[in-house]
Amino acid sequence: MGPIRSIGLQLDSLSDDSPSGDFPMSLSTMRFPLALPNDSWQKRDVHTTTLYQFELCPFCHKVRAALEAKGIAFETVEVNPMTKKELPELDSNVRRKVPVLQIDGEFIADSTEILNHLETRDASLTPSGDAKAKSDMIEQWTDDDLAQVLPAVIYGTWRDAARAAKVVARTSNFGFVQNAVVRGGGSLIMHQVAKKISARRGGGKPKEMLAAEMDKFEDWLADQRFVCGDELSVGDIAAHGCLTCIRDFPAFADIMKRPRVAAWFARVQEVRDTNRVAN
Ligand SMILES: N[C@@H](CCC(=O)N[C@@H](CS)C(=O)NCC(=O)O)C(=O)O
Repeated sequence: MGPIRSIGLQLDSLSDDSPSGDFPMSLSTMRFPLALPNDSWQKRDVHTTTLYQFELCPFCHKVRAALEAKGIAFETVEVNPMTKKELPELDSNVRRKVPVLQIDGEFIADSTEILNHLETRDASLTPSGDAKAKSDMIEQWTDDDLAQVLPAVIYGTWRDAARAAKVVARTSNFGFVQNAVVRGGGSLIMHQVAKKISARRGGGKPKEMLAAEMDKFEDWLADQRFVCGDELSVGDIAAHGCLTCIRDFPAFADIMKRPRVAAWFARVQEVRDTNRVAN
């Protein structure tokens, strides 16, 4: 299989000549049997579905939304973005990014790969007929556009970056010193990432970039219950999960001023809340 494009947010690659994070990775290298565990992994039960994540990663929220909607119990392990030492040992071809899901006896990297795997267990989020193409398109837009502008919203100004640090601190399982390093260092790096993203996408203001993306989404949604009509799909779950990532930020309140989007968000949330399985 030829190389595929890996869209994502790279913390340690801030040079202007690697704008979209392309690197060779075949689909088969994104999955690994449960072997060669590192120490932190070894202490974990292989039968537990475990999501290795960053609290403010839109791709991780996408996976959480899918697990909840499907009623799959899971644990989360917060990964230190500076060291990533909590991540299991991955194939050497695979960039060490989150999300990584431990499920069904293997590790799966990449949110889209993970959702594909979940759909092979039960195709509850794959709509029938032509609607599948629309669902896939919206998932792709979520990865390539929506998830890309969110760091600019979350870390664009120092005030936003400070708020992000607070969210990370509130949810992290790190000790006091490590937490301080992650809050300070992580925010600093992400502020740089956010500046690069804004520049790369034409230098617009983060709020305006997000509003432009939400205009597209609102057109696709129109007056339907879900993006593909009456059926909840991967497209809804991807966009909903991704937006959940900014729920503590003022930009989220702006999005909720769009009545159709707010009603859709509440509908998808209800499915997640109803189906969520406590661990
Ligand atoms: N295409 C990947 C993108 C994942 C991604 O970019 N993750 C970011 C966090 S939001 C990451 O782990 N960056 C760490 C790094 O590049 O070192 C997916 O859909 O899961």
